[in-house]
Amino acid sequence: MKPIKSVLILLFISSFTTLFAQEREFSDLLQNIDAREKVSLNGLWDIIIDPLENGYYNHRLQPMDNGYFKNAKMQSPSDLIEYNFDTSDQIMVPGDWNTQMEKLYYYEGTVWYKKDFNYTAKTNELVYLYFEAVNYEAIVYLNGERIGTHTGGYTPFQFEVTDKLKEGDNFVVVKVDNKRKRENVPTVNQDWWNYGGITRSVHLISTPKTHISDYSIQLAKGSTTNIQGWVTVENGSDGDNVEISIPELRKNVKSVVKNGKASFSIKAKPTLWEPKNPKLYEVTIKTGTDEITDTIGFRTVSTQGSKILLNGKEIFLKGISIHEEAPFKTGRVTSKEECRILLQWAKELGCNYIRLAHYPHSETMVREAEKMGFMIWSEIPVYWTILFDNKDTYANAKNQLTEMISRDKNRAAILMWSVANETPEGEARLDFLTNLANEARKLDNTRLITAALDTQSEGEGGKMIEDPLGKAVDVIGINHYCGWYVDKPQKCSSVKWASAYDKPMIMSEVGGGALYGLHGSKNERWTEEYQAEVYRTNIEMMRNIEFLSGLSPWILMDFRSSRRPLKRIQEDFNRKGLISEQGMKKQAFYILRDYYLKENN
Ligand code: GCB
Repeated sequence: MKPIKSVLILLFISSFTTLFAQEREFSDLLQNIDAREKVSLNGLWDIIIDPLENGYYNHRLQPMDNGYFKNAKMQSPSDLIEYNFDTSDQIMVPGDWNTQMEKLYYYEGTVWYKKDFNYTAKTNELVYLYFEAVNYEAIVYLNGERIGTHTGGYTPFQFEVTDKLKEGDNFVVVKVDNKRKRENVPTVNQDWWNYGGITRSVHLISTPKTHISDYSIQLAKGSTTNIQGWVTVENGSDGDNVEISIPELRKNVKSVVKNGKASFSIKAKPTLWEPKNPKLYEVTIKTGTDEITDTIGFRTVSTQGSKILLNGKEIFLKGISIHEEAPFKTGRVTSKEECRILLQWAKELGCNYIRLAHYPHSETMVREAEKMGFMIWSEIPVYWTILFDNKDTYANAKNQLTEMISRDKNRAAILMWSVANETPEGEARLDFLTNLANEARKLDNTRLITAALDTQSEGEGGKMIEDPLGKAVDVIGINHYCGWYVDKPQKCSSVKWASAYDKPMIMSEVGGGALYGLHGSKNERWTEEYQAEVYRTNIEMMRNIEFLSGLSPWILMDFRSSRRPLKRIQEDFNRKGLISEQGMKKQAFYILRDYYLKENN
């Protein structure tokens, strides 16, 4: 059983030979799972740690048909079965394994997860097994039978399992492998913790047999009065009726499925979503057999020369970068409350924008941020030097991009899709990223495309932005660590920037590290004073960049990274947070806050 819609598969058959062999316009993900009837499979799962993949391969390294996924039990005292989920360790889902068990702190490899659950069939329903995210490769088995695989650690996937479920007791087994590989996205080299496991929630979702599977409902590009969209109906037929209503706007339109999709457009004058008034409307979609309600905001985003326009008006993006790392407990964020703590800190800082780095964050994070009025930069982990000339790597990146846009295309808060972070110039990279940018536009022509670059050269007028990738994006992100990786902080105020492009630029990263509570002179690294000086002088630098339309310094909170071993200072944490992982604000927090509260309002 594959998580793909058969009609669309036929449209795109690529030459790629991997898991992404069959391509489609959008992934088939169910839209808006929060509004669906579902049973949670969260909680304790039994696990078996399997560094040699003993539960998958035999001693000839051939995949076995009686691996751990069979969940076998001894039938008689003489049986030889060298594993037993029932007596194994347990860990929580959602959650990374690294912070739940000491022996898994640095672990990269396979862990088998198993969960028992009960199911009672209802007539005329379909059931999906839906994973919000598993890092990195998942092979999923239901009642001992393989139902599918997924690659990529930060996007959701699903399998329709109606016919595989049994009345009463069932079990699901997932082989999770977070081994880093050179050809993966991200590749072997990354500055954040490679948290393994079923890191986000798992659900059994029920829908009517013929049901609304996906929809797109947003203002048409450039219009504030034309709400446009489409609805797809699984197991539906051409000619099926679809009704879309927005009661608060007194709108109700009818459409009919044609070639698998019901398209519509609604003339309306919605109050536009913006950070100061993040207005969301209830939108209901109805078919003969199904009904679903979402909360959706309407806004436009565009550029004009070096300006970003929200609803036609220039807006300056006062932001901060955020990793999906949990405050206080560290490890992966696993609850709405943790999302809200991070977002509340960004609010206190005076932000109207957040960069969700370096991969798609959970749907919960995006929806909470939208309610709180943050504009969002969302990105895929095309990070540093991935294999730009490898077709499978491209297919993987494109799949993650498609899944990110599929899931979040109705979120007004998202202004920008970012296709890459700090990639090295070169022909293969330019082709790769230009293709990805075009792909993103094909899937969603209403948002801006960006990428974070660190490739500027030294020109006469100072730093010069002329990376050819600038052509492919709408907004240029620049990561630059003046006062930390280059030059001393005092030098930064006078650094000048020029650009070959008449496009908006966002300083997508600036910053420096400090250990909370470490004090000294502003020339002493790792002190709060040093970090504050980095912020002070970088803000002065940014005041002089005419084409700057926003910034998202690095980073809201200290986060774990295995590239950061320095004893007594880093201890496996990247210390560039404005707040420590225990929630303590450093001096630089207040420097940036002052800037945000006093300027560019
Ligand atoms: C960067 C990367 C980010 C790192 C950061 C750092 O340029 O984009 O992922 O964590 O620098 O701290 O070096």
